[in-house]
Amino acid sequence: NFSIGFLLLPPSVMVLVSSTVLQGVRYLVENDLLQWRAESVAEFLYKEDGLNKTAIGSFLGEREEMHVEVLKAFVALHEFSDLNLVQALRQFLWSFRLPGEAQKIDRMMETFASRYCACNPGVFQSTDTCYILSFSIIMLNTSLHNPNVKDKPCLQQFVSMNRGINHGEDLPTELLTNLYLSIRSEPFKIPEDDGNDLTLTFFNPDREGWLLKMGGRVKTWKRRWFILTDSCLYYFQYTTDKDPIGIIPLENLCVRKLQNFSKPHCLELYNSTGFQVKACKTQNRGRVVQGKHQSYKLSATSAEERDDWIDAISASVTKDPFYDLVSVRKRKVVSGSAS
Ligand code: 4IP
Repeated sequence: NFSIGFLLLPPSVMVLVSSTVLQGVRYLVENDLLQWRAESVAEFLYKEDGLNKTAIGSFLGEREEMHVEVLKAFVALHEFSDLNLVQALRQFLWSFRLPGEAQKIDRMMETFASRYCACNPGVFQSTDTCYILSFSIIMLNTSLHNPNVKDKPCLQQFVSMNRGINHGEDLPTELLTNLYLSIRSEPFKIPEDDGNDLTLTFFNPDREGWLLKMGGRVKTWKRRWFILTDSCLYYFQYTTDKDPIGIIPLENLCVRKLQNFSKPHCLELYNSTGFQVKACKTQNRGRVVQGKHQSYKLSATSAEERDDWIDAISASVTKDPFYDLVSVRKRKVVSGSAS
């Protein structure tokens, strides 16, 4: 089926994938194979076998009105009645893959929480409570099952983390215990249709693309492929290289626009203390040495790209990119001021 082929593209072209899915859907619509109605598109994405789940996630996360409507209709196709929150999340998170951007995740989790509460009235005092607890469960999943996390939270920690989130009141300990034990005994199954082992990393906040980078001591510009992941910026000579030329840990770094520099659309990574930026790089013969940059100066191909890099890097520098998302609601419900 040619039309569906649009949706089966490999994730290496994920940058374009959301619009590609849109093209695929459009093709079906133009050929009277699908109606351009939120419910029809949602049903297609939900029921059609073999679609790329990363692409579905990307499509559902877009903020245009039609996408938001499709997202609502897509979530409405899930039946969560009489499921506990972990069971519902298992079902939901298997139906597509969550995209990386915080705003998209926010919209999706908000829609999920509303649907869960509609299917299970009386379990939570508000959708905010359901939203916060969902994030708490997702983070618990990562902490318990990611081997890089050394301190595994115990039940007691999980319970106290969620104190007061039911509009100032505590959720029943029995409920939290069941959720904790369920996650501990079985991690979430996450669609991993791009071949990467992402079962344990849950969120995938990476950004990647070409940037020009200025040398440290010798100020020449080099075109490098940059990948942002796990609060580090890696740069490579080619997109297919396995080993990076350099690694810049983003901890405690700042990022800003650089106006009127020798190249257009520049950004700068710097240390607010005025020290050199700590980084490492591989020299010709494979020897790993320290970077020699007072600050990293990078140039993007457009102002928009530069701003997207600045946003993505800033989000990675903050330890937990979802912290702000959840903490605003938490303040609201813990103080009991929300309706
Ligand atoms: C090099 O210039 C490259 O720009 C290097 O970039 C850069 O290393 C060097 O910085 C700079 O001298 P030439 O190739 O013209 O000699 P890359 O490693 O991406 O090839 P960085 O640290 O930016 O990787 P210094 O600080 O080693 O001089």
